[in-house]
Amino acid sequence: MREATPKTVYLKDYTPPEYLIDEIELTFELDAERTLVRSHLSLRRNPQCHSECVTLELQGEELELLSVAVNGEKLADTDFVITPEAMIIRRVPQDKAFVVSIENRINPAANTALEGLYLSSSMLCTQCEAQGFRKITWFLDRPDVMTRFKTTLIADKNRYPVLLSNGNRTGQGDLADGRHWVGWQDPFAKPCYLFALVAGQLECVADEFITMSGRRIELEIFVEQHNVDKCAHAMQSLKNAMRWDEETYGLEYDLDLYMIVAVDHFNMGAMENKGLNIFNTKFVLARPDTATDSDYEHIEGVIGHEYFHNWSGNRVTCRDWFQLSLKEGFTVFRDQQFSGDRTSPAVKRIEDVNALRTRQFAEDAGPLAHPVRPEAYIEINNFYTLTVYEKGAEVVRMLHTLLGSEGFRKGCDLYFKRHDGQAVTCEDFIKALEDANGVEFGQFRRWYAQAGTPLLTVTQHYAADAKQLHLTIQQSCPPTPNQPVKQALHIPVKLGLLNQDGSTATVRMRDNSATEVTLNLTETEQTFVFEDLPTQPVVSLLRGFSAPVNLNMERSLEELAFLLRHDSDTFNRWEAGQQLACQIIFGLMTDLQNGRALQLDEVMIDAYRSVLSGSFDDLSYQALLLALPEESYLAGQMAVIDVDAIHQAREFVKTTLATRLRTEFQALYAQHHRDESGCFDAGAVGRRRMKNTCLSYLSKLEIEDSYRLATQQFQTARNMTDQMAALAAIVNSYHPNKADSLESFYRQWEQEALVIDKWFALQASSSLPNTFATVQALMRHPAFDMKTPNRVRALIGAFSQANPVHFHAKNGEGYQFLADQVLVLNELNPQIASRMVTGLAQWRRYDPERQALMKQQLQRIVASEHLSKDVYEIASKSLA
Ligand code: 0A1
Ligand code: ZN
Repeated sequence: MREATPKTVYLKDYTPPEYLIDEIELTFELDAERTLVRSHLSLRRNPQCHSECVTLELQGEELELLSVAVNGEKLADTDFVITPEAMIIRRVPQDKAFVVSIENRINPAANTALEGLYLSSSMLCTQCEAQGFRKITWFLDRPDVMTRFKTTLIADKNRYPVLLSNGNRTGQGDLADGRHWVGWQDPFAKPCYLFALVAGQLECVADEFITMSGRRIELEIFVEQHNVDKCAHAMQSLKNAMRWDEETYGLEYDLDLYMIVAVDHFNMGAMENKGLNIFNTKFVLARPDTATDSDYEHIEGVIGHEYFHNWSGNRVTCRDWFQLSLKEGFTVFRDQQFSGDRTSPAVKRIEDVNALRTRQFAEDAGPLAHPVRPEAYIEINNFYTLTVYEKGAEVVRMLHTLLGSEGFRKGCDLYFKRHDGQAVTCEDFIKALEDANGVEFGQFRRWYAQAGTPLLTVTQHYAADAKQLHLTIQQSCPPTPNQPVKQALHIPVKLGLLNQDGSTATVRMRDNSATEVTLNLTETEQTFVFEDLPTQPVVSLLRGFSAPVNLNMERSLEELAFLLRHDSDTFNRWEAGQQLACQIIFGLMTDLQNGRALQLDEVMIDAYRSVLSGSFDDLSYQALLLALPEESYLAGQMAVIDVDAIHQAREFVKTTLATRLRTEFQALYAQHHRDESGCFDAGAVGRRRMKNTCLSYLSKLEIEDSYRLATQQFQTARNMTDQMAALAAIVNSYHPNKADSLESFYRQWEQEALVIDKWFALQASSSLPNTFATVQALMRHPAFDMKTPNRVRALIGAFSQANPVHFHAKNGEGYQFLADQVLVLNELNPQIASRMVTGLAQWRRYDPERQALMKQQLQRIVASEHLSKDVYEIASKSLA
C-alpha cells in the first residue's frame, strides 16, 4: 500500500544486473497460514557489469525474516538492512561465487492479492508474474536473471497429497509426522516469474503426446474432483497446440512432462510457468452442458497461448518488463494463427479486429495510451494491456505480412536459434527478422515506440482517358500523453479492386499485375497509380485489416452494400456491412437529436435480406455479417459519446430489421434448429450461431411467438450455447417468465461456479429498466464474493464495462457505485481494483455533466488513503 507518491520506473534507466543467480535450492514447508521458505542462492558477480558497489540488494515484500547467512555464516543485524521492498546485504564477496541462505515465513491464507503464494479454495498455488516471487522470498526479481531451480515441497499428506513444481520430479517420500515431500528440478534456467508450485487435493487427468522427434511427453491436467469430467476439451486443445507449433514453427516441447492446474481464484486468464501452467478454471473446464461454443474456442486459444509461450517467452524471455510485448504480442499472434487454423480464419480475424477496434483503440485514444513498448511505469501489473497484447500482435502480424509466411518463418527460426536461453528485447526480435531476410525495417520500428491509432485518409480519382485510378493516402496520428507530435509509420495496406459486376479486377502497377497487392505506405502522403482499368473499379482497401489503423474513406451506402455482396476478401466484406450499419445508425442518431421520426433506409433492409438468403458454407461467418456494430464500437466513433442515442438508434435498427425480415429470421431459425449438443464441428457451431442470431432478432419483436420460442429453447436445451442464448433473449426482453427462468437457471447450476458467473454477467449487462437495483441486490447475493476475481468481473466488470446505458446513468449512481467497489477491492486485490477503474478512464469522452460526475469519483479515489500503486497509477493518469 502507498506511503508517498510512488516512484516511476523508466526504460532509459535499464542497467544489467550486478549479480547473477546460477542456481536456487528452495524448500517449502507448506501450511495455509504459516509457510516456511528456505532458500540457498548461488550467486556471482555479473561479468558484464563493472560497477564498484559491494552491496547486494534482493527484492522482497511482506516477508517475515527468520535468518540470513552468507556462505553458511549467519549475518548479524548490522550486516544487512530490511526495507519494505528489499534486503540489502552490506558486503558480499566480489572475486568468487557465494551462497546466500535465507529462511522466511509467509501467510498464504492472508494473501487476497493473489500474487506470490496464496490459497485458492483449499489448494495452495503461486502467481509470480510479474513480480510475485518477491512475496515468496528475497531474490533478484527481474526477468534477465535466469536461474536453475531445485525445489522441495513438504506438506501434510492428507491435506496436500499432490505437490507440484516446475520441471521433472526427482524424488518423493513420507515423513514421520504425517507430512510428505516431493522434489522437483527444472533443467532450464528461467527468470523467477516463471516459478510455480501447487499443493492440494487434486485429481489428475492424464494423456500423452509423441513429439515430431518421437519423444513421449506426459500430459497432466490437475483439477478438483468435481471437475474431472470437464477436462477432455482442454487436453485435446493441448495436443492440438503441440502439434500445430511443430508443424507451423518447427518448435518441439522440451521437458518430459507438461502439467496444467486449474484454480478458482486467478487474476488473469492463465500463466505459462515452465512445465506447470496455472490456469483460471474458466479457460480449462468445459462440458457441453456447462460451456458455450465460444467458451470452447477461448479454452483452445488460451491453452495454445500458454503452450506457445514455452518458446516465445520461456526459452527466449524478456530482458526487462518494458519488453513485455516481445513475448505477449508475439504469442498472441501465434495463438490467433492457431485458433484461425482450428476454426475459421475469416471468423477469427473478424472477432480479433472487432475486439481490437472496440477496446484497444479506446485505450490508445485515452489518457492511458502508451506505446507497445512502454517507456515508463509505476506498477508493471498495469501494463498487461490491450496495447501490449493485442496491438503488439498486430505489429507482429504486419511483419508477417511484409515478409510473407516463409520469410517470417525464416526470421523466427533465426530468432529462436540466436537467442535460446537468453533474455532479450523487441529490437532483437526485429533484428533477427531483418537478418534472416536481408531486409531493413528501420522505419517500422516506430510501431513499438509510438502510441496512438493512426488515421488513413483516402481520396481517389479515376482518369477515364488514361484508364488510371489514382489513390492518395494520407497518414496522421493524434497526440497521446507525452507524445504530442507523431512521425510517419511504415504501414502495409492490402488492396484489391472490383469490377462493376463484382468480379475481381487486375491490379496493375507499373509492370506488375496481381489480384491483390500490399502497398507500402511510408510517407505522410502518397499517391498510388493503378493502370489499365477500362471502367472505374471499386476499391477494397486494408484487406484483412492489414494494419491497426482507422480508415477515413467516403463511401456511399450503395457502394458499401455492393462490397457486402461482392468483396472476395472475407474481412472487408464484413467490414462493408459494419460501415453500412454505422452510417445508418449515426444518421438515425442525428434524427433523434433533432426530434425527427426514425425510418430505416431500405438499403439496409435489402442488404440484410440478401445476407439472410445467401448461401454460406461458413454459418458462423454469416452470423457475423448479421451482427450490428456493438454500442461500444459506435461510441468509439463519436466526438462526444451519447450513450442513450446510440442505444436507441441501434435498438431501432435491430427491431425494424426483425419486423421487416421476420419471415426470413423465423425460417432460418427453423432450418438450423436441431439438437447437436456435444458436437463442436464448424457446421454444428455455425448452425447454433445462426439460429441464436435469429432468436436474438426475433426477441426484439416482444410478441407471444418469440417468447414461446425462447422459453421452448430454454427448457429443452441440452447445451450451454442454446440455453444461454435463450436465457439472454428472455432477460433482455419483457418476457413474462423472466424471474422464473433466472431462478430455475440458478437452481440448476448453483454448484457450477463458471455458469453462475454467466448468470451474474447477463443480469448486470441488461439495458432494461431497474438493472442498477438488480446489480445492487446481486452484490448482496450469497453467491457474490469480492475475493473471487471471476465473480467481481462478472458483476462489477460487466456492469461498468458492458452496460453503457445504466453505468452512465445521468445521476451518476453508476460512477459512485464503481468507485465504492474500487475502494473496497483496493484493500483486497489491487490488480483487480485497478482493472475496474478503467470504467472511469474515458471520462473526457462524455458530455460535461457526466464528465464532472466521473471526474469527481476519480478524484475521490486518488484522494483516498492506503491507495495501492496499481489503483493510484490508473486513477491519477486518467485525471492527468
Ligand atoms: N503471462 C500470462 C498472463 C499473466 C500476466 C500477469 C499476471 O499477473 C500479473 C498473470 C498472468 C499470459 O500472457 O498468459
Ligand atoms: Zn501471454
